[in-house]
Amino acid sequence: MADSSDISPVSSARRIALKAGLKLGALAGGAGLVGAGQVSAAATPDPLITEVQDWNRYLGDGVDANPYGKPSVHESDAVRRTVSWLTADNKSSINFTPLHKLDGIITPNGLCFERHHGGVADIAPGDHRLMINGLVETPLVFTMEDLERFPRESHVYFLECAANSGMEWRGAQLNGCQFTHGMVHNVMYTGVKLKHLLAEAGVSPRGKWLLPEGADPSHMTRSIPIDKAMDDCMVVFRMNGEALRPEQGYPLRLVVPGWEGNMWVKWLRRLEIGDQPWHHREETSKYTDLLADGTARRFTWTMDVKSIITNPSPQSPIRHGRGRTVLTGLAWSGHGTVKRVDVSIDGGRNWSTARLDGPTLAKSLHRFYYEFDWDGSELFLQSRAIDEQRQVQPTKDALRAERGVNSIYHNNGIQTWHIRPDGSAENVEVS
Ligand SMILES: Nc1nc2c(c(=O)[nH]1)N[C@H]1C(S)=C(S)[C@@H](COP(=O)(O)O)O[C@H]1N2
Ligand SMILES: [Mo]
Repeated sequence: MADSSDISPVSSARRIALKAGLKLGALAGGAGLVGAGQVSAAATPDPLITEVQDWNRYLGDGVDANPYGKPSVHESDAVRRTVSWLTADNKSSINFTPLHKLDGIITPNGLCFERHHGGVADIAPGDHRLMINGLVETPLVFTMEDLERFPRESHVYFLECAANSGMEWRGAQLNGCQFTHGMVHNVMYTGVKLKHLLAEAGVSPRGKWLLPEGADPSHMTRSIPIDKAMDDCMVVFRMNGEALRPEQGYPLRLVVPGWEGNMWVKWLRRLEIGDQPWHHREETSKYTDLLADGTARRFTWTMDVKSIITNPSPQSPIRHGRGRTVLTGLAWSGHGTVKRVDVSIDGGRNWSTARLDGPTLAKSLHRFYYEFDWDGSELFLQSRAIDEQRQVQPTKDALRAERGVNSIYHNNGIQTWHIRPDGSAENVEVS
């Protein structure tokens, strides 16, 4: 299996000047289904059809082989990957969702990227407690069984680490959408709206802030305004139907829809109500955006509108040669739904509207497709999302003009993949 933990930056922060007369012939397809180009082979004798194969001949495994099912052995490349030089050790660690291996909008539980500041806590649900204290009428402690007696809801939400794409602020860095954009996952959560629990405790009128705390060794905390807590925040115990995975905070995590992943405290053990934001320990909570003039943007909680072409991309080159080609990707916005995604194959000179497919849910990933006829010439692929508030995903240059290059967080700039005539792809920037 390819282990990309030693992934190196792309060849010296690639920036390519677009040639004036770049051929637009490849654009012919438009958004409709492409008619030209046969994708099936003519019926000639093929041993895979005419001969009996092993899998036709021998009995396979029975139902007792896999009490908990696993992916096919032929899918061993669809795994989370880390980049060895990004974090100092495996406790304060990060890995990335293999976005280029997925389709639709749901991230399978075993492929959700992980971000831990103190490793994965191993907690038996019977030993877990959730406490609500601070500016409340009645401080309360809940067991997991208590929580399951509140009305449950299920919602699909994306979680994006504020540092997603953070390595790309100074130029094209990492060669693969797993690495540039893989700190995002999209899961159907089941749990209880936080407002029901807070109502039970009775929040004092002076209570303006919520402090969630994790039971892991990092004791992760973040300050969240009470209005957000009362709006759509949830405490959840299930993801995509089954119990939360240990990596995602088993047995209980906070869900803060549309807001940066850092606030979604895992292994949630305490909710304190206060009248002002807390001062946080440096390493877990310095989530501010340093600007060029040395000042910082604070309280930048919402993840702005963003998109990424997942295929083709550096880890998923075009292998079939010219002709009928399916481009696909993901778009999302912390402000609600995505209204439109545009795709360019010539580095942003011409745009076509992509086809949004599947559920368009607020604060969830959206899937888009763009089918076109590739003439075999080099391409500069870009996607640009527009959300329900009509916010438009900016170019990286526009972002830098506004915020400089000192930031790590909130990089939602437009990504470019350079497709060469041989179908291979590289992370570049164009101007
Ligand atoms: N208790 C606790 N919660 C945590 C963290 C942590 O280290 N400890 N990391 C945070 C960060 S920075 C992110 S981006 C998300 C990642 O969630 P995931 O591991 O499910 O992808 O969890 C957040 N919640
Ligand atoms: Mo994060």
